Amino acid sequence: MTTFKIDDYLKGVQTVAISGHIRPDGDCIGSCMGMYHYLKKAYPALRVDVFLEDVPDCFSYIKDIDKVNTTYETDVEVYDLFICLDSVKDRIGKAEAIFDKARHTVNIDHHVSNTGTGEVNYIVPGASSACELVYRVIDRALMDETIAVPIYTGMVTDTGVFKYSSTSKETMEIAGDLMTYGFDFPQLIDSVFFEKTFVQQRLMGEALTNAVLYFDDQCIASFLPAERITALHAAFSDLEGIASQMKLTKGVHCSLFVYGLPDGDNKISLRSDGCVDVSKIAQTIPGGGGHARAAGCNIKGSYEDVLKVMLPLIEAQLKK
Ligand SMILES: [Mn+2]
Repeated sequence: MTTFKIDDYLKGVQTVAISGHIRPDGDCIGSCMGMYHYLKKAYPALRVDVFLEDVPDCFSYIKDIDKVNTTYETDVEVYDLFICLDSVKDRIGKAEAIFDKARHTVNIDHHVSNTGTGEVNYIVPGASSACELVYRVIDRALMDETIAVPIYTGMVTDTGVFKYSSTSKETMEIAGDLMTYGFDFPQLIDSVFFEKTFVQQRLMGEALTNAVLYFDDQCIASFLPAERITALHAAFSDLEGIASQMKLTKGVHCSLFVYGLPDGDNKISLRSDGCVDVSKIAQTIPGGGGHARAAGCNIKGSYEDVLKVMLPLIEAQLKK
């Protein structure tokens, strides 16, 4: 357990700015709001401002989420303390100018690549989430539902609902403690992780309907043309999660989901259960890359052209 406590850095402090990375996700938003509510409760006279690029609608259940400053305009010239969460200070967008001016800075993060960009740093690479770290550094005696909800949110989203390998015994113990504060956790998990819009469900359905199995049913591939995506008034972000869902087909080791872009290019998403290193496949295409179990690249031409390039590369690894 850590001896790092955020209270050690609040003596004489009157103004605090909190921020996280651009395009904030559940962990970024949850850690910022969890810290915000803790500080507001522990130090009622403290001025605390949260700066984030935007907040997706699905997080509207978090108390005071409408108070998040998305314009980065503030009447505070220089903040006494800046708390940078779930990010290096170089990835917080317009908040970096506020960070640079602040009297003191604290950086709390769980990303391996973060070597510490604050005056004081609490970086724990193995931790499930920045939210788990916020839980560890605050005074637990003040924990309540308002603080617990955002912290639980980030733990859910960054662990894929307590599934990814970063989920530890301590993660579950913290989640278990948070659950005792009485919020509707099944609804919370659906809202931030499982719920899809009707359009997203339609796209998923069409992708699965179009899917074909290859190589003794060990590989699954599917395609959605750009015209279909346009006809459903979908955004390309609505296609997230399709390749992962395809990979969950029983017996399948590797999935290949392709969708057309308006300019004739194709976006390719590859997912694997670990039997195939899809980053090696994506890297053979200029600009492609990713991780062993999740990677992507772009290829011009028809879907048949994409299959001609991709399928032999997948087959070669499946034969090993
Ligand atoms: Mn995170």
